[in-house]
Amino acid sequence: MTVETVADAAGGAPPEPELVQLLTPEGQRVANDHYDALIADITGDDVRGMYRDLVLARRVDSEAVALQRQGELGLWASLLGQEAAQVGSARALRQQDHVFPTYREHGVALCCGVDPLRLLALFRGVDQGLWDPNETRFHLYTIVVGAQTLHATGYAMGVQRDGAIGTGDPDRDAAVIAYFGDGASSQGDVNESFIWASVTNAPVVFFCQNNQWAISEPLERQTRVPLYRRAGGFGFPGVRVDGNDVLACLAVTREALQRARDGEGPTLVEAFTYRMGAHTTTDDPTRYRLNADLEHWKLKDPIERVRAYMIRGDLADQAFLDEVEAESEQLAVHLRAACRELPDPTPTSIFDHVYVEPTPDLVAQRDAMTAYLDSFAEEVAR
Ligand SMILES: Cc1ncc(C[n+]2csc(CCOP(=O)(O)OP(=O)(O)O)c2C)c(N)n1
Ligand SMILES: [Mg+2]
Repeated sequence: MTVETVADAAGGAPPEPELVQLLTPEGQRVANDHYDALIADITGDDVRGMYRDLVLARRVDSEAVALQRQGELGLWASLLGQEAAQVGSARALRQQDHVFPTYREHGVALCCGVDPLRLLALFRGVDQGLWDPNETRFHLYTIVVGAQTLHATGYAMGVQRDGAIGTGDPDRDAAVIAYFGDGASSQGDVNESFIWASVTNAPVVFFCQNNQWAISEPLERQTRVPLYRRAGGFGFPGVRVDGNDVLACLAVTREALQRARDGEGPTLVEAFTYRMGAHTTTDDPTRYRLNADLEHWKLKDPIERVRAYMIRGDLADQAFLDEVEAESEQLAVHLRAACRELPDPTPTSIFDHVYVEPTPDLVAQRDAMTAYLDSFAEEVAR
């Protein structure tokens, strides 16, 4: 993959951007010499494992939406439709790679071993994210749109300075991946991170889930060119992949991460997908988009195509599908109960995690808050 052949196709611009696809929506395997070689080691077990991840990710998501509707969560950002982009790219990660997510990467979190209950706790507002980024390699969610691309680039520059790229040791060479959306691609932070990553040749993959919407703003309000081609202007390769195709997302991300680990610098991956749900539970997409679009994308469902592929190729039988269904049901039952039992934080715990060492100002504010809260207890006693 070179800047000329993939990112900067403007010379002989194709009418439609190239889209890497290895599985059609009907579950047929598309041959592609280059990308097939990148997933030649994938076994039937691996495909079944990916299917399981896709189903569990969707189930965590639908339970979270239901819990929010029942008043148990303050908010939820659904990943519906984006499962393959997330599971495929996450499955390309190695133990030493680091992930900088937005607020919608629940499928990536799951693949990195983050307990989904921790995600629910964050959206319930009872903690600020209690998973350990060192242990899981999955950093905290970022609500400030695009900011995590700078964090990722800075982290990647650190990896580079630690000499953890280009050694040829598969257990040492590391890469960083930053997730962001089509809307975020318009942010200054994202463009600045592209420049930093490019000129320092940082080992970072920019993984853009182009779900076609930034809340109610459609893609055409963000760009006049396909997003993946923007990379050419910054001097690194870009590639557009079918974001609803888990195998293609795996292959493309593997290649991009390996370029990074080999010291060849950043890559922009545009996963072309569709946000099938609302932006968040506070949004009503029927006010700004056509139902026909949603119906069109339902036919490209990322889970259905893997199921069809497995059945066609005798990779799975009904017993396996039932087993995954039962496991997802069990997870849902557990999450419903465990979410309700999450302990509420004390009102003053907000002061505990501002700085490593509390400042005198902060201590004074905490004391004032404590005195204020105690005054209610005195009131009751009187
Ligand atoms: C800097 C900043 N500006 C605005 C917002 C409000 N906001 C939250 S999500 C969002 C849209 C992001 O769209 P996109 O990058 O496409 O990601 P998606 O939500 O579609 O996954 C906006 C404008 C914000 N959180 N941060
Ligand atoms: Mg978007």
